[in-house]
Amino acid sequence: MTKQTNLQKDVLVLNMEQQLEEIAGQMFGKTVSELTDAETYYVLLVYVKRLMAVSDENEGEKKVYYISAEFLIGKLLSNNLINLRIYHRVEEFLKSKGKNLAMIEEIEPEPSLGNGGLGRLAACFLDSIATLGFPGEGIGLNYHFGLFKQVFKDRLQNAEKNDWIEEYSWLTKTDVTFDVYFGERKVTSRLYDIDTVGYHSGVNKLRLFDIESVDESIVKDGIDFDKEDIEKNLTLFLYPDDSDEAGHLLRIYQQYFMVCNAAQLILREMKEKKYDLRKMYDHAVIQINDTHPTMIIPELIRILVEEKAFTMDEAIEVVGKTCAYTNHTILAEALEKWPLAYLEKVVPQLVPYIKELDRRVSEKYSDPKVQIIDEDDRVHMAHIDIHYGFSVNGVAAIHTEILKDTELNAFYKIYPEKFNNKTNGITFRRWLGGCNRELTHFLADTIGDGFKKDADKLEKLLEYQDDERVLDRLGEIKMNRKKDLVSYIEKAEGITLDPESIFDIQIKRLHEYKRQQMNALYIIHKYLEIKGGKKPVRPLTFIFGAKAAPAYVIAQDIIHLILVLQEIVNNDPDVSPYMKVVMVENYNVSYAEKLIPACDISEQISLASKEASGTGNMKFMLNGAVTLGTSDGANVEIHELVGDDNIYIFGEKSETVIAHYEKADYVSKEYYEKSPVIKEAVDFIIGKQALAAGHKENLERLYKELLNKDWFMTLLDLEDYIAVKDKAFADYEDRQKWKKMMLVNIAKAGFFSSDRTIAEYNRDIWKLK
Ligand code: GPV
Repeated sequence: MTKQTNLQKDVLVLNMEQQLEEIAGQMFGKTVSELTDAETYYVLLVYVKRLMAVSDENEGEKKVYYISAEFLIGKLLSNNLINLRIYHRVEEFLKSKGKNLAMIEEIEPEPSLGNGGLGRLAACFLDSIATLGFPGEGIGLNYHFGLFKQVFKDRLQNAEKNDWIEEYSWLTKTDVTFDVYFGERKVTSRLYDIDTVGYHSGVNKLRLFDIESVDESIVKDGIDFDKEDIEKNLTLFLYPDDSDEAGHLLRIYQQYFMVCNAAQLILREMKEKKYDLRKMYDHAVIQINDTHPTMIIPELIRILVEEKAFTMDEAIEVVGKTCAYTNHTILAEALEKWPLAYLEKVVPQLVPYIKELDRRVSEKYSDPKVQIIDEDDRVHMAHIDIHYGFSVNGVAAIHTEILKDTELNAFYKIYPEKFNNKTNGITFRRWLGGCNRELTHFLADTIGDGFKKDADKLEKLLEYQDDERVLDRLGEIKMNRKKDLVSYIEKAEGITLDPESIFDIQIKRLHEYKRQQMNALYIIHKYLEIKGGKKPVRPLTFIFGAKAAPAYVIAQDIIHLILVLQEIVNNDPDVSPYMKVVMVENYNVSYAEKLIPACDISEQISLASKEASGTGNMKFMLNGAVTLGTSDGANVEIHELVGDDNIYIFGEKSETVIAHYEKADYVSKEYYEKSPVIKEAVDFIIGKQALAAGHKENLERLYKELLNKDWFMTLLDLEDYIAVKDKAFADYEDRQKWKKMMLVNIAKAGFFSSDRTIAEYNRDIWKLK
C-alpha cells in the first residue's frame, strides 16, 4: 500500500508538466501558457492537493492530537511546494510559459485562522510534526472569515470580514459529521481537512470542524452579526480576542463545539484501530494549546463514564494520562475563568463533571489558589488542566521559571514533576526557505545545505565571520529584501521609503504589554530632536504592523497615535528626509514574510516578565536582523546565544518588574515629572500638532492612561530605551561590524527551529515512535 502510493506520487511528480496541462485543460479549457495568474494558482492548487492525497501518511501506534482554537497557517502554496521539494521545478516550468511563481503566490487568499503567536506556533508545529515523521494532527475550527481584515479609516482601525474560502481551496470536505449537544440543543458538525506535508516526509492532517447550518449572510456591515443565533454564527469568526477581554457565551459555544468534535474523532479512531480504551494513553496524547480546549478533559471523562462504562476514578486516570497542557501567558486577565452560570447555560451536561473535579481538589487541598471553582463561582480553566493533565509547560525558559516561582507556584509545589519548559520555535521552511530564497541559496552555497534538515548546522556560518565577501553578500541580500519591501509598500500603502535608511520594525498584535506606545514615544522624541536641528546620520524608517482586538479601547488609541505620527512626520518637510513612519494595513502572515527579511532592527520591547516567549523575535534573527529588546521571553535565550555584542538589551529585569507589581509602587507620573525628555514626548500626544492631525478623544484617553495608570510601565523603561536605540542606530554606521552581527544572529538561530521544539515535546511529553 505504502509503496504503491509512493509510486503514484512519483509518477505525478515526474509528469508534472503534463499534469498541469491536463488540469488547465479540464478546469479552464486552456493550455498553461494561456492561463491568467489566478487560473494558474487554481491549477497548482489542484495539482498539489492530488500529490498530497497520494503521499504517505505518517503512521504509528501512538499519535499526537494538537487541539487549538487557532491555526494561523498563512498561505499554503509555496510552503507545500517547498516541502514537496518541487518549488524550483514548478518555478522553472512556469517561467518557460511566461509566468512568475512569486506573482501567482500573491493570488492566494490568506486564511487568518489565528490572532498571533499562539496560532502561528500551532502552524509551525504542524509543519515540524509532519517533517519529523510523527503521526499527528491538528484539531480546530473552520472559521469562515477567520480574524477580521483591518482597514484604516480616518486614522482609526476598522474591522471587515476576511472572506478566504473559495470554490477551490486547500480544504477538503469529508463525509465525517458528528452530533454536538449544547444541553438539549443539537447541532451537526462537518469535518474539513487540510493536508500538511512535511519537508522530505509524510503527510498529516489539520482537521477543522464546521457547523452545517452556518450562514455567512447574517454578517452585516463590518463584522457585526446576531450573536444569539448559534446555528448560524458558530464558525463565522475567530473571536477577535487576543488575551485581553472577557470571553462571551459564543466563545464557550465555540470551545465546546471544538472539543466535543475532537473527542468524538479521537474515540472513533480508537475504535477503528481496535485499541483498548483503557489504554488510550498508549495510542493518543492530547496537547491542549492554552486553555481554549480545556473542556476536552471533562468532556472525555463524561463520555467514558456515560457511554463506556468507566467509573469516575478510571475515567479521570485515563484522561489524565492522555492530556498535556501548554501555558502561553502569565497575564492574569488572559487566564480564562468562565462563570459557572455561563457553562450551565451552554453545556449543562459538563457542569456535574466540572463540579466533581472541583470537589476532589477541594477535598485534598485547602489553598484557595488551586481550586477549580472559586468563591465567585468562576471556573479556572488552567486549574483543570494542571490537576487533571500529566504535563504543564511554558514556552520559554524565563516564562517557565516565572510560572514555577510565582504565577503557578502553588501548583508547582503540589506537582513539581509535571512542570517542564519547551522553548518555542519556528519552521525554517517558511521563515527562511519560503520568505528569503536568496539568503537560503547563499547559505547553502556557503555552508552546504545540511542546515535544511538540521538547523544547528547554521553555526558553520561562524567560520565566515571575518570573510569580507560573505559579509558583503549578507549586506547585499538584506538590501535586496529592503528594496522588495519598498516596492511592495509603495503599492500597498502608497508610501515611498528609502532602502538606504535603517529599517526598524515592530510587528505583532497590538497590546499595551508589548509596548508599541513606547516605540511611538521614541518616534516623537526623534521627531522633536530633528525639529530642533539634531539630524540622524542616516535616515530612519519606523515600520509597524498590528491588529487590535476591536473591544480593546486603548489599543485602538495606540494605533491612532501611530497613524497620527505617520501623518505628521511624513508630511513635515523639515523631518521627512530624515525619518518616516509607516503602519502597514492588515498586517498578517503574508505581510510578515515580506517585512521580516527586510528588517535591520527587530523591536522586542515588551515589559519584562509579560511576553511568554515571542516567536517573531526568532524569525527576525534568522533573517539577519539585530534584536533591540528587553530581558523577556525568548529574548533572554537569544541574548545567551549571540552574546552581549550581538544584541541590544535594555530595561528593567523581570524580578524588578514583578517586585513593582507586588508592592504596587510604580507611579508613572513620577517618571514623567522627573524627566524632561519623557514629559516632552508624552505631552506631544495632546499637543496642538497631534490634535490637529487626530482625534481629541482618542489622544486624550491615551495620554491620561500613560500618566495615571500605565499598567505596563512604559515610562519605567523609556529613557533606557532611547539611549540603547540611539546606540544601535549609531553602531549601524560601522557597516562591517553590523554585518558581522547579522551573521552571528543567523548562525545562532538554529536553536529556534520548531523541529528542535517538537523533538523536545516528543522526548519529554508525547513519546511517539
Ligand atoms: I494566552 N499568545 C498568543 O498569541 N495568544 C494568546 O491568546 C496567548 C498567548 C502568545 C504569547 O503572547 C507569546 O509570547 C508566545 O510566543 C505565543 O503565544 C506562542 O507561545
